[in-house]
Amino acid sequence: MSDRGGSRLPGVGDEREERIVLHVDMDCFYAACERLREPDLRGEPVVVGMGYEEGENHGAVATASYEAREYGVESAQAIGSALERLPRKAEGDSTDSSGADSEDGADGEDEADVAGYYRPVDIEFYKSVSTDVRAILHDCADTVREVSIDEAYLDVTERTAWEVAEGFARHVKNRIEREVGVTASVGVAPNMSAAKIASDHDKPDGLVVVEPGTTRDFLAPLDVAEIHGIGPVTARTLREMGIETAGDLADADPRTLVDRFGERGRELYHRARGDDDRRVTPTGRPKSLSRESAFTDPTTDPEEKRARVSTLAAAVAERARDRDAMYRTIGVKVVTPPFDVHTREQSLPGTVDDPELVEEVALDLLAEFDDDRVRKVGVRVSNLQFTESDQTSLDGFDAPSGTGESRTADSSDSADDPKSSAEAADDGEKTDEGVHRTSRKRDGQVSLSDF
Ligand code: DCP
Ligand code: MG
Repeated sequence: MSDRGGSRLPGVGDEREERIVLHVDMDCFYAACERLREPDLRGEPVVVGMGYEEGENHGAVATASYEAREYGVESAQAIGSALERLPRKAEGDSTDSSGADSEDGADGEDEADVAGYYRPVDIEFYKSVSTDVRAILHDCADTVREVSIDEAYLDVTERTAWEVAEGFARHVKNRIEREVGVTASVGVAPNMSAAKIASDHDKPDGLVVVEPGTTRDFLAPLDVAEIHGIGPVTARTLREMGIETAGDLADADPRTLVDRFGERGRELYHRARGDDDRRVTPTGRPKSLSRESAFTDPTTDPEEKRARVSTLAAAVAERARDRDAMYRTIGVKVVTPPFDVHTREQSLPGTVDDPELVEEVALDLLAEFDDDRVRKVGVRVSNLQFTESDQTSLDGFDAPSGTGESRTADSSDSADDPKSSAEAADDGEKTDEGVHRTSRKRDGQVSLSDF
């Protein structure tokens, strides 16, 4: 699909140079990888679980194939909840799937109809697939910014022209599908944020082109939550202000937004208008990796806080491993209402790659806040050391300053990527003016940055 509409800006005049930016995001990536080595899974509901083991019901959904999503299975859900929506296929014993003794006593035929294939995360394999995709992306563009294992921005201004940009993007998509065997959705736009929204607009297997001069029209009907940097909490506040769509936000009085959200309000306003002058810059190395997640309603329940921190710790540790990063400092961030940010961290005697330790230290640091009402928690590893020299395969996405995109919560030029088991609940108030911070470091270690 292509959202065309406007014509290309004339070559004359003094318009700012229009970049041609592609955002490439693989469709249900982990599930697509599983299908590569198990072609029988094509067309079937597939659920890939982080912390999942065969036959067990612990862990969280990393991703679900689009077939599985039809049953309400989604990223970050507990595997137990996913199993309630989509029972597990009885495997390795094909005669059993409709057997009279099947679990829950459901009648065999119906159960077999809605059964899904559950697989544990195999990050090494997904990384190898990602490497193959990246090779194609680098072949197709001079500048590639890799955001995560399955997502990248390409600046192809020098490689193509707007008149043929759709064909160019199709060529990139086709190469990925033909040479690697997985499908990608691609967005083409004059800037990064519109390209990202475009790639998501017609998933899976999408191709959406937003031509110069049409960005604002393209964005206008979209829900505010689709604007990069707007999480559920901000979206709710905006709705309370009567701002439902990107168009409403673009038409809002920026002063009202600044009053409510600080300078970040102005950024969001510009985003909604399609203004984004960030250049696609090549991938660099992050200084830290973090994940954070907001509760729908602030909670005092220590178990709820601990469970969320455990999930985030696992996600951060996995991402560090994914990027071949070892860490020496482990920290938590706790946000108490209204927007008070507390960070605590602990440094270790040496660098480690140890997910259990990340969880243990994070929970330990969290204990101080057991009695507090908490609206958001985060986990971060820093003092990173990379075990591989392939710089281009590392790093993530730098949010433009002031957007408050908390999934990219590392400060200054550190970077992070927006994938997280708990990202659905993310919101970004970190750059709100008036944020109060308290910070304490253990073991006398100095750390470079806040979340
Ligand atoms: N991932 C994860 N936990 C999340 C979200 C994602 O572990 N909460 C992992 C699994 C995904 C991969 O990252 O396959 C890429 O994330 P995307 O958000 O791009 O999700 P998918 O590629 O799975 O699906 P989509 O087709 O929506 O892009
Ligand atoms: Mg994806």
